[in-house]
Amino acid sequence: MDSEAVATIMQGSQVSTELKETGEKILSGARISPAEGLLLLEKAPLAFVGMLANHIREQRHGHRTYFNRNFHIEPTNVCVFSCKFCSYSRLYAHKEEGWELSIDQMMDKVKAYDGKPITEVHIVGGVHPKMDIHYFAELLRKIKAHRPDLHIKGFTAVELDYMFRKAKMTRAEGMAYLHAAGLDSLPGGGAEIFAADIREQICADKVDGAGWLDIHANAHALGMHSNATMLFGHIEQYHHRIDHMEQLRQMQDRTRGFNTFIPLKFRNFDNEMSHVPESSVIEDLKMYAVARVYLDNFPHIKAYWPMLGRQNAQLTLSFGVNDIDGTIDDSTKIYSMAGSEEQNPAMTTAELVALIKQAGREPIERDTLYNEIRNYTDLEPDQLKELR
Ligand code: V47
Ligand code: SF4
Repeated sequence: MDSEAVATIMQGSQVSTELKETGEKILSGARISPAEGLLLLEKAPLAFVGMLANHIREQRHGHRTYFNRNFHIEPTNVCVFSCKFCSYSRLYAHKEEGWELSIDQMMDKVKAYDGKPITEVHIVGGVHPKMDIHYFAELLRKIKAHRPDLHIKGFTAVELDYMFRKAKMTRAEGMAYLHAAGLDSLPGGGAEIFAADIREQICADKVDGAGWLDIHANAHALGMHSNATMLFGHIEQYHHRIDHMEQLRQMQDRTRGFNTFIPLKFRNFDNEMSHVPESSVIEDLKMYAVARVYLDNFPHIKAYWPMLGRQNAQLTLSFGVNDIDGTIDDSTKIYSMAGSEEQNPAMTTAELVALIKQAGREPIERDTLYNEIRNYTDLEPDQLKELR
């Protein structure tokens, strides 16, 4: 749909003049203010903000919808922190209930993909006091020695902050050390909600919002890219979500290092926040749509399907999302343990491609930095079956 058609539909919507004015601003390409972002979250019907988000998405990416072929390594679920929403970690005091992988065990996981056309390994886990920066640098070097072309996206800012402090390195020194050992980019985890009053209640003891941002700024200064997440739908209020996105938008203006924003829906199974109800699918879709229009300097918005479930992830493709993460053909435990529909989060390339095509979009396999590897749009169903 072109801008004029969207503007006409918008004018005919049964919404306030204020909302229509915000919509016009978005259509004109202007940046909306925090107050206007808040207005969208509080007052906009899903169809209204969804149409705007879809318009922006199609202006930027057309129907192109990205995924990549990756696998995850979770070195440990032992963690010195005790985030209340986390169903995954085991406190260090109970470390016998958790797992700790040796470098050799992690290398066996890497070697299991020898000859397979994957492009990325995503390394993320708990914060284990004995797995220090030198341990992980050795892992990075060994992965690169074994498979130099494999992109290593690793360690949340929470893990990095702990590693750097323990090694008595500044953030700049620590990042440069890991980058030299083979770390290519950072995943977006650990951001949760930046606002101190919410952080205090859900993850009081780990790096604060300013620290999270500073660690990513240090990566960007070295030319590394990173992602950003936001954990939403728990005890935070709409203004906390806008504040979070505003801090990201301001930093992105300065560094241009973020690739992708990933809103993460809070799941309430088997954690200390199980009494907090989960958000509705309407609320989730609205969050994706507002993220797309608010973060005008973020190239990509990703729906992480193991968290949302395949069907809801498919729906987000009409609400601003242009990336659906990867095939993740490994046992990713962080979400299955938090109650996601995906108890075994593995999806073959054929399944991912079919899911994207059913939504009327074009499936594009990408590398971590969004270079196109293959366009699957014109593949016939019997060719799809043969995909590895
Ligand atoms: O920071 C933990 C979240 C994150 C729960 O960058 C929960 O490409 C919901 O950030 N309900 C880690 N979420 C995972 C992450 C990620 C995942 C996929 C891709 C990328 C990327 C990054 O998982 C944590 C936290 O926000 N999380 N527990 C829960 N109960
Ligand atoms: Fe540890 Fe991460 Fe779980 Fe927090 S979310 S307890 S830092 S594993």
